[in-house]
Amino acid sequence: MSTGDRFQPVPEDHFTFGLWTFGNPGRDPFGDPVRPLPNLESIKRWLGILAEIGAYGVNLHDNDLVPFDASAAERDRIVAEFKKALKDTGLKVPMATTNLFSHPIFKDGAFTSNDPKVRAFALHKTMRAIDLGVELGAQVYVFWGGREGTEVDASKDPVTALKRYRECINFLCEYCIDNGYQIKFALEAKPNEPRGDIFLATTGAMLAFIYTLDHPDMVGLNPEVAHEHMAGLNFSHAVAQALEAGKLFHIDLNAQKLCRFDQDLRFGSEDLKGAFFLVKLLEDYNWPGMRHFDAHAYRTEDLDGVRDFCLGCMRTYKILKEKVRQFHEDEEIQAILRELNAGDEPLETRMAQYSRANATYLRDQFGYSDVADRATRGLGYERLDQLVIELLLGVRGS
Ligand code: GLT
Ligand code: MN
Ligand code: MN
Repeated sequence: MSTGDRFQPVPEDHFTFGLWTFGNPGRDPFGDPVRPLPNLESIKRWLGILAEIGAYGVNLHDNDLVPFDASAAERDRIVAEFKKALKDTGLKVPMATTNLFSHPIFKDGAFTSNDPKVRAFALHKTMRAIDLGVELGAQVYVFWGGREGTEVDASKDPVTALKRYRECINFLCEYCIDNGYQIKFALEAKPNEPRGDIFLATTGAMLAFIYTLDHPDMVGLNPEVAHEHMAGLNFSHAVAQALEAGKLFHIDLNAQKLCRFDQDLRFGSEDLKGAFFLVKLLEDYNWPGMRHFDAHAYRTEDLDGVRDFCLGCMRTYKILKEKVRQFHEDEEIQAILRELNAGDEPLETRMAQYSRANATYLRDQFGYSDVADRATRGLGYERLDQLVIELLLGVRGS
């Protein structure tokens, strides 16, 4: 892959990767790791590689860095070494999270487990992980409840489960307030895998849940491309809803074929048009967050392939950003959009605000004869979409 051109990533692009992404050893339910398991030494090496290829930072679960059973002294030594490597490379840690899914203790959930001891342990572990995140400078704290669900619906009352989920998030908000932490929470939905069904399966469901919390202002969303695509949904629409609500606190960029298991593929490697409209949305609205990649290299790759994977995610984002610029400068596309978006000020003024007079006008004077031509008028979307396709295929624009 060529580097050093205008698509070469730079820290100002704010690209980030989870330690679990470049560290992914390629294990799957049917096969053993194909790459070495990560450790502190390999993490430090990767920080160097990521800095060299232009990333801004890394994100982590507590146990990506500190083993589950580490002593306090061991934890402090590891964190100190990691911080030194961050300083040496200039990389930041904008986001942190808790692993509440790998250890067998969480086999039936963490915050939604029926067992109060397990829920208490999940709070214990998360408070410590938040402390770690704050110590590393993270501003966003992600909650992905991978085990919060069921296979056996007889085992859990789903209403009680949601109350328990809420209680834990409320508790942790208070913990941050009490300690003066500025960190914000970002909830990540996923429909299934590893559980048969995961509670709050989509970004929209998560958004509704946020408004039932004690501190909804502290809590937003971390939508993931793959998770929405697993459910066959339009990712940009989910992100737009989060953005419009002021709740897009973080994002997990990757790629995925619709309705499959969580593939977590290189950004843009599937559904290129969907990826383009996602980048367009984030860039058009100047979304200020990190462009975080939650993906991993194919199982066929060695460590050079992982580097290619990281570079590929970032380059594709930048190339699509360039395509967004071309889209806005394409006269033919813009002329169609101007026509499609031609307003009707008097009519829109009447609709914008209810009044008895406006209602009377719309009910009694305005009617089908005013819109009949709309029923048969072609909208030209075939031409518009083909222009976008040709732009993406590189035969339009410069
Ligand atoms: C895990 C999961 C991701 C989450 C990460 C944060 S971990 O890899 O598949 O979607 O974002 O917990
Ligand atoms: Mn994710
Ligand atoms: Mn995923």
